[in-house]
Formats: sequence, C-alpha cells, structure tokens
Amino acid sequence: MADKKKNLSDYNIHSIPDGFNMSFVILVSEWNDEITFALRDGAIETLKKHGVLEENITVDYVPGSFELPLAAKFASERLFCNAVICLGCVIQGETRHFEFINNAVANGITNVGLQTDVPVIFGVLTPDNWEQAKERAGGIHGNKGDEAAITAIKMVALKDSMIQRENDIYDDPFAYKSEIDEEFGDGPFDDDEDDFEDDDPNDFTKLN
Ligand code: DLZ
Repeated sequence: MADKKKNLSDYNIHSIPDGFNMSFVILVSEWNDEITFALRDGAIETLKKHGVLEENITVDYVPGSFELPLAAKFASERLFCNAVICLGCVIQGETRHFEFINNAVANGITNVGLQTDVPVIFGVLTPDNWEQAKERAGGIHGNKGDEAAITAIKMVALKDSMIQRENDIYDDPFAYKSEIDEEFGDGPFDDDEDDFEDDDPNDFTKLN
C-alpha cells in the first residue's frame, strides 16, 4: 500500500514533468486573502521550480470562491491557457453558506474541466477554522497551492502525451496495428483474407 500523505506539499520531485512550454492561469479568490495569497505564492513558486516560465503564468482575481468556476471557463477558452488553477478558502461558519458555496464551487470547477477539455484544478481549502486554513497555506500541513500547481503540470503533461500518442498513430498506423485492430475489430488491419484481394501493406488507399 502507498504511504499515507501527511503533508500537502510532499511529492517526489523527480516524478514531475518539465513545465517548460506550458502556460497556466491562476485564479485567486479575494475572500480570506491572507490564506489565498499564500496559496497563490506557493503555486507560482512551484510552477517556476518545475520549469514554467514567468511570462507563462497569468494571475487573476475573483471576489469569492463562488466566482471561480465562471472565471475558470473564461480562462480555459483562452489560447494562452493549458490549465487553470483555482485557489480559494471557504471557512466553515455559522451560516449554511459554507455548504452552498463548497458544493457549487466543486461541481462548477469539475464541469468546466469536463466541458472544455482543459484541466481545471481544485485548489480550494474548506477548513473548519482559521487555524486549519493557515496550517494548509504554508504551515505544518504544507501548502495546497503547491499541490494544485503539481496537479496542473501533471494533467497538462498527461493530455499532451495522449495527443502525441494519437498523432503517432496517424503518422505511422502500421506500427500500431495490434492496438488499432483491438479498437476497431474487423478494420483495415484485420488479417482476414477476404478483406483485400492483395495484402500490400504499403497501399494506404485501402485505409480510405
Ligand atoms: C459570501 C461568502 C461567505 C459567507 N464565505 C465565503 C468564504 O468563506 N470564502 C469565499 O471564498 N467566499 C465566501 N463568500 C463569498 C462568495 O464566494 C461569493 O463571492 C459571493 O456570494 C458573491 O457571489
């Protein structure tokens, strides 16, 4: 079983892809700004540590966490954005606002990612009190901003590797014969003799 993580900022530095050529938008909620600005600073430092260029990091602000999903949608539609990092802090209070905001933000952020195909990272703290928030914004439990930055880099790299793999298949379909056969069954690479009169593997017209 994998070790249980004790600190939000614990990770193996060598397992993180290089962020050079990646662009990020960081959205910061102004509510509880002592906390969210610490998350922002952690995220920026971590992105830079992993090769992301300063000019490829855009920081924008929203009034409260509730506004993060819509702002994430604006950002995800921009060409300069490979991933959006949403940072906020909703502290449990006496009102039911806490639940409403948390549910709306979590669902909203999830939906933006699914609708746009752009990774949108949930870096919103939902602590019971101020102490817990501080512990996760550069305190004894690390910094959730770091964790959000690492997640963003990993998701951009994952998406890039899938796009690259698909391009490789288009470039050299015969190298991927077994995978294509598996995916499409009785497709153009099926070994069934009836499929083609002549089995010339260099005849790409048969793919059309
Ligand atoms: C209204 C509100 C409350 C009560 N608490 C928080 C909070 O703890 N953290 C946060 O980020 N935002 C809070 N907000 C503001 C809402 O997110 C939102 O900005 C307003 O309801 C306006 O839409």
